[in-house]
Amino acid sequence: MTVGAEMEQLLEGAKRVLHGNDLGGWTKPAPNLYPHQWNWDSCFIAIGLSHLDTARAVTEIHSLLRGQWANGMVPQIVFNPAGQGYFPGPDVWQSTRSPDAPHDVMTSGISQPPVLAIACRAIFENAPPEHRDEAQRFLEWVYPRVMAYHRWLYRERNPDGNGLVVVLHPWEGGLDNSPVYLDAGSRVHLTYKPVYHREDTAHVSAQYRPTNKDYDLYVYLLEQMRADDWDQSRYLAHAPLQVQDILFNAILCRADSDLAAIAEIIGENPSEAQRMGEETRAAINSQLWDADRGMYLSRDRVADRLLTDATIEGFMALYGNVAPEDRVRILVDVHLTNPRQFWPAFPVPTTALDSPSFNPQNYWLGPVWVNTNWMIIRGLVDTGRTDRAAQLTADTLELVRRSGYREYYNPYDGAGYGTDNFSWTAALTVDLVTAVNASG
Ligand code: 2M8
Repeated sequence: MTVGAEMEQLLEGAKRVLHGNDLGGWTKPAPNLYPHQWNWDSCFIAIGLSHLDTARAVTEIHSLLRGQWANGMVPQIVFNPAGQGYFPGPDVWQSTRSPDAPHDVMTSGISQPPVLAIACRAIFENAPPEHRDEAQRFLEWVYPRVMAYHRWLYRERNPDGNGLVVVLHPWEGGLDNSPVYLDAGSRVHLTYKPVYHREDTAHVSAQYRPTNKDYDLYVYLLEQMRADDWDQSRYLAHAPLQVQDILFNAILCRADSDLAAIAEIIGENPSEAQRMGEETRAAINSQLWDADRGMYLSRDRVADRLLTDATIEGFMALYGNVAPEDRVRILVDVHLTNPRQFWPAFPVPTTALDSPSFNPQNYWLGPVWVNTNWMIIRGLVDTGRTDRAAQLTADTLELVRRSGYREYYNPYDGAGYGTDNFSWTAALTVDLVTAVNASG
């Protein structure tokens, strides 16, 4: 098959997955495992849709923002009243304990990595000429909402006042059972064992999912936050898990830049968003760089130390345009492209191959995910490593071609795991194929 025909096939398959998960105005991450609307999933999905249908991409964001809280928070989940078979559902979260939560939709009480501004800008940039006006009007509508979200992060989640935003739950970090959260989580003393029933392992074999011990922590932390009625400052005063997460903060830097770009497009003043980004970028470079290891690491704010596991999260500094050139060189040449660490047959494993926590089959403990690869590809392009970016694009699309639109993949042999027909794999495949086609 020619490269062109292969790309066409990947694109058609991706459209089928997105269409199959489309619930009319928003897209569930997967057919059965995730029956609600997720925050960063919908942002990645909107980026894919922006190449196919501007109006539909806009609707994805409109739907997500139905769940925005009055304080600005954009929640991790907007619940689908008809969605069945997911734990924890709206009855567990009880978001309306907070006066800030919306009352017409139920949501979770935490957020997720802030890809929102990035998705909104992509919708505008990828709009064909005949949809530019519509995309511009969307930016005018969305700008104050995204600004409110960023202001919430800098107001309520910036306890040291230095622009490093703190994550309070592993689900908020997005890489739920990453070794980083296992490490920080191991110091949380559960004063009781929560009682609950998992639903995820009815859809996906337990060997590919977080452990029951991990779920005990997830539910315990949820219940702790809920007991404070989702009041951020009340909870932060005693929160047992607080991570200044490098992935979250690096994405925030990129999102701040995109928010500033949106401001300029619609004739608003970009300086506030620029200042936010500069603050976070400076704090990442001064607080989260481990010079001995040559890596950016997340910081456990409770234990007051860096979380030392070698994971993929530090490479998001490339995506956030955070790292100066000498650090980019160390990140890429010493770690990323090292076959013993992050560059096996199918890069990029979410945990380093030589880490004691590495597991090639389990969730965020090692498998390759298309969203993290996609962010690294963008970071490699932005830092001038276009050959590496092209190689990683080809390797990522090869995973999808071999094993389908899976949730995650084995970095050694490309086998697919987790749910099938996974929306962000499909959406970002659309974006990658579009870039390949555009490059000739
Ligand atoms: C996974 O997390 C959810 C909780 O948010 C879960 O396991 O129930 C993560 O991979 C997360 O990053 C993702 O947004 C979500 C939906 O795809 O699934």
